[in-house]
Amino acid sequence: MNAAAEATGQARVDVLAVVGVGLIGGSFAAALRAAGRVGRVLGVGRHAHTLQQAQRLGLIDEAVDLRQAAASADLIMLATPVGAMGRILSELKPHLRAGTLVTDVGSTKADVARTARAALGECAAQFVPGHPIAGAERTGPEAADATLYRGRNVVLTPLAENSMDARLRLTGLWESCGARVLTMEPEAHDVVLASVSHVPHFLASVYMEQVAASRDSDVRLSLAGTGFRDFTRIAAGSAEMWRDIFLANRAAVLSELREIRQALAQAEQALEREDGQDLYDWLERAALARRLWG
Ligand code: TYR
Repeated sequence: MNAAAEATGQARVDVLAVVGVGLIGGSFAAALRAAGRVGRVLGVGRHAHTLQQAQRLGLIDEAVDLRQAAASADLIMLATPVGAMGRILSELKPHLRAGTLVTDVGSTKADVARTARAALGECAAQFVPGHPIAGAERTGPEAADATLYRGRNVVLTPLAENSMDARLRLTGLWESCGARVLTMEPEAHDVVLASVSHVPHFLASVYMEQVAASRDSDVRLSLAGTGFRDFTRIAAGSAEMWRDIFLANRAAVLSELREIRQALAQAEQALEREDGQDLYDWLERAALARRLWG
């Protein structure tokens, strides 16, 4: 085995601290535990009852504060809304030990890299940003699932100052959760995710709210079927998390929305013209693309 394969294949954590023990943070802890890659799991959070629940569910061994987490963890995972990360990293920094690796699971990466550099200064090399493309509209520790990351992509957007050892350790840990790890530039990540995750969420939420706020929403919702359910499922997600994502990736989301508006206008015009051929053509292209994607 070469050195890289050895580093990723044997990665384990003695003490993991998860900041934000919800669906994503809790699932990471559960997956590492199931793979036998973690010793002790510490949980940090805003609400005592959530941490108690996480402990009852066996996701964490103990609830601690940020200072205790920084003092004893060898890996700290931030699984909070991206808007909270600056404050958390600033609080962690004075207590951070030299060997501790810090990572996150935020849905935006350029903003997180900037925030981490500003908050951590010379300790930024210890922070390796990441984003598992996995999740659900459910939230909280009871939604955590040790199998959530199986077969899923995890994008790492390493900082130039990250050591190869830090990258390989994190890669190995995600792989032990069943994930496939790839590396991207943060800006490229944010443009792609705006298109396939952030804008779909934006549209589903606007649409859901529009229907729910209509005068006859009771009738509409009682007659809505599985298509409506599929289309709006993601709108049930956390408002706090998604607000932070939209603000952090504002430019890419706005640019993608402008393109969608143009495409929508073209489709609308085809309908206004009663242009059946044009309608058929783009519906067929969309259907083929969707079937091909699986
Ligand atoms: N939107 C996805 C779903 O509910 C989950 C998800 C959310 C994945 C945010 C990634 C992410 O950054 O299916």
